[in-house]
Amino acid sequence: MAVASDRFSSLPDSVLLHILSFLPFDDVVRTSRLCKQWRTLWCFSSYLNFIHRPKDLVSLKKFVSFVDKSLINLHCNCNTVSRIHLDFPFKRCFTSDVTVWVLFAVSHKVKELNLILANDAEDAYCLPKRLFLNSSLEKVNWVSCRFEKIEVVRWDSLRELRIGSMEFRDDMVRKVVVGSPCLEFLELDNCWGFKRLDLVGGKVSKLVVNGYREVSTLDFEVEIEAPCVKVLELKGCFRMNIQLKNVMNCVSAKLDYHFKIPKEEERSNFYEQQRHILMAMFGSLRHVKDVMFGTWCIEVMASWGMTCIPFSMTRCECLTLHTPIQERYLAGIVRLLQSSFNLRKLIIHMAPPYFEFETCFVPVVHDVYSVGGKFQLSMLSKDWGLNLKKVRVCGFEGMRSGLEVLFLRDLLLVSANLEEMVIEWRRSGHQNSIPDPSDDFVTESLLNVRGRSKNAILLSMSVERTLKKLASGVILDLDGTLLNTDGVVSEILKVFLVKYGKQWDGREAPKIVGKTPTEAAAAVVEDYGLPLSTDEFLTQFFPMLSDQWRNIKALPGANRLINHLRGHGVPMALASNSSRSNIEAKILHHPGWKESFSAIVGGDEVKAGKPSPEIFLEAAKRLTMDPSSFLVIEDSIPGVTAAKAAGMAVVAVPSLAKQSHVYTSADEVINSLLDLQLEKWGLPAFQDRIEGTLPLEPWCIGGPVIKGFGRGSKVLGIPTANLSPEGYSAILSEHPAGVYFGWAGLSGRGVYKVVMSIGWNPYFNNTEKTIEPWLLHDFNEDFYGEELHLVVVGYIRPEANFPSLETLIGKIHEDRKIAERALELPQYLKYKDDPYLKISLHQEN
Ligand code: ADP
Ligand code: RBF
Ligand code: MG
Repeated sequence: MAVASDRFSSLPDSVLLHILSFLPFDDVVRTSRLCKQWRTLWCFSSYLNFIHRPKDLVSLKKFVSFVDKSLINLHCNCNTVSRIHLDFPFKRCFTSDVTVWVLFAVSHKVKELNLILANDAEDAYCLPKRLFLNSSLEKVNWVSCRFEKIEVVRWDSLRELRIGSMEFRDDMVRKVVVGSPCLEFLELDNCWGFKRLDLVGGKVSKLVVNGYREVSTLDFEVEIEAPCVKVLELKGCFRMNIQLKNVMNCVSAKLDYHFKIPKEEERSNFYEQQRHILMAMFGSLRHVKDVMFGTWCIEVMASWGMTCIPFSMTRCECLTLHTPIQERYLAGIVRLLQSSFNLRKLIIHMAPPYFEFETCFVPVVHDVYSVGGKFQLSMLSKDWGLNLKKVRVCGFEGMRSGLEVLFLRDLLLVSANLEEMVIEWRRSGHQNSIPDPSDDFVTESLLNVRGRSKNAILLSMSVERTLKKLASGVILDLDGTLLNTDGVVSEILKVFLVKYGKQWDGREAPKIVGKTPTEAAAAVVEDYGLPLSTDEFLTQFFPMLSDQWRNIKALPGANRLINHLRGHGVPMALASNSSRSNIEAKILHHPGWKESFSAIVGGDEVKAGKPSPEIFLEAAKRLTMDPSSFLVIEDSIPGVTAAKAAGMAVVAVPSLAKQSHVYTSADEVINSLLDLQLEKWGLPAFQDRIEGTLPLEPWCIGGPVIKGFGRGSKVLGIPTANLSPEGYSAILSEHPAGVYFGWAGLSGRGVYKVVMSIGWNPYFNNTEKTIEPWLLHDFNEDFYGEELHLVVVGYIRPEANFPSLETLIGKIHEDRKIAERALELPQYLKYKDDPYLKISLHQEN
């Protein structure tokens, strides 16, 4: 290929050399063809980067001979090399080659020598003695090499030393410190062998210890004595006790380490030991001005219990906390704030911790945020934070635990002299965040409560807003997305199990939903101890199931969605793992469905079903549209995986409760089809909502009023009359969690407007799905035991979490107003006369 014009050559040599310094050397050689100037310059490049990744011997040999040749070539050219960077998978057979290169570096007086020699442990390259008497090296980074029998170290110019994955014994530490009068920076990454990191007499001002390899007990102790160190960082994973013996000149400390969780039998006093370690560190770092704590330390802090704080950081002016705002960490966060009351700047990095997370032994204290009726931050003394001027929040992605906004609000309330709070808000539309009832909820809540910090400027910066792709077609999954197949499965199981003398208790549902028939069958056979093989079970069960296909109900919102899309001419396909004939048999009973789909693809029409993308790609092909122009709606994880792999946008509608957090690859997770917002995907919006409500095909539920959670009137000031779960859980399972409204008939009393929530009340995180009807009428008494009948006529919103009780209550009152007004509309008012509501005292008995 002819190069039109050699623009590179017109660049100044210094610029070209700078570019060369970043390139691996083989690229430098290769690209020299592109540019005339390059050709003469490359051998003057003073930075040599030799990087090679493949591990096979053939390619390694080629690489080694390339380095050999390059160095000979450069040697002849007698140029000045200042950095050599070698990074390749070392093998013992290359020892003499590497030694030649190292000696080349020594004789050419390079200033920087990096040897990143990954290897299998026994192959570690032994650093040659010559290297330890050197006055030109200023910076080195050695990984996976070996020190051996070094008597003296003399590094007259060395300023930075990084060693990784190497044994570094105490005597070697001393030799290095004594022999390197200019050494300022020392970093040890996952090294081992040292017990005393004694830097006395040296000039090291920054020390980083990143993990410690190969020690597994807390009895082992490492002492750090580093009187000159100004910046200290402890990070990575430790398994032993660390003592900071003398760090009196430290001004900035980062405690971002975590511990390897010990084996079960060693756990009993693990946190106590952790507290001791941390407390000792506090003692040594009391004077430090700038302190950063990682999530681990905060968790240890939180485990302290509600007693007094045995430490303080009186000099700390800038505190950085790397922690999500969750119940689990709150006590720790509060305690750290308490102990540093001369703060000028607070930085909170809300990202999740790096360390493994599944084991948590701090008991989750419910309602930790308000202890004795006080919100946590009000536990800080009145004169706390008088100097606090700036708060910076990074990694904020909207509400996750629901406590974030509450926490920030309280921070505004307690800090009297705050000048600015900057929130770097990453709004990725991420599915894990709890849906906000309103878009500007967070900013609004914060703007409304400036509290004592009247002059604080609140800056909320959107750091990242991912644009959603626009769709022009829709592909739908069938079972669990459009059809309530699981409901019918449960019904048949009930009958089936009776034959074997067992009783279906409904609690098994989660084990069946979303599974393949074989997996589900195996679970049932095992759980109920049936005298059948999985295959036998299926042979008996399947005919019963297919008999019932006509009884599979459409899920709420399915008909609405299909009719709407068809009405607007949006191309639609159906893609299901079940066989084509089963699909046809199932949708036969739903008028208008079959004609709405321009393509139907069954699991038996492709080589591999979901999670393979094939089924979706096939659907796109049949519609002769580009895969990327589709929105897929799916309820199962394999389905979401398949659709993403097909390059499509996916909205997940999980059919199992409280599972939305596992659908991490979906573009959005919604609670039910009722909450689908097509306009977000560039598709025509639904237009059937009236005055904030969505009309539903009315449905009924009723029974005697029983005692509920005992918090409706007490905690919220909103009484909700609970129904007995017996008998109604089946009806409830058909209806998605959310806020609904309608009419309530109370035996012998009358008919009233009612607004209700159905679900698990995320704010209280109930374990059972309940219905909580609030009758919009003032009763002067309780009516436990009386018969209550409800006709549900419309839907308002999905259930949500809230940062505080006040915001939850506020929202429920908004719902009340919406319901009260809507129920006056003729289309809802007419159901007031429904005979189901007119129950007399006699009927009840
Ligand atoms: P529970 O723990 O039983 O849910 P609540 O504090 O929620 O207690 O109060 C609900 C009870 O309050 C109902 O069972 C009913 O007897 C009574 N009650 C009084 N007024 C109302 C109302 N307007 N709506 C619902 N329940 C009410
Ligand atoms: N609880 C929640 O956790 N999230 C909600 O979005 C929610 N919405 C509600 C809406 C209405 C109209 C009512 C009456 C209650 C709602 N609740 C919600 C439930 C409330 O927390 C519940 O009534 C109390 O837990 C009493 O048991
Ligand atoms: Mg109640």
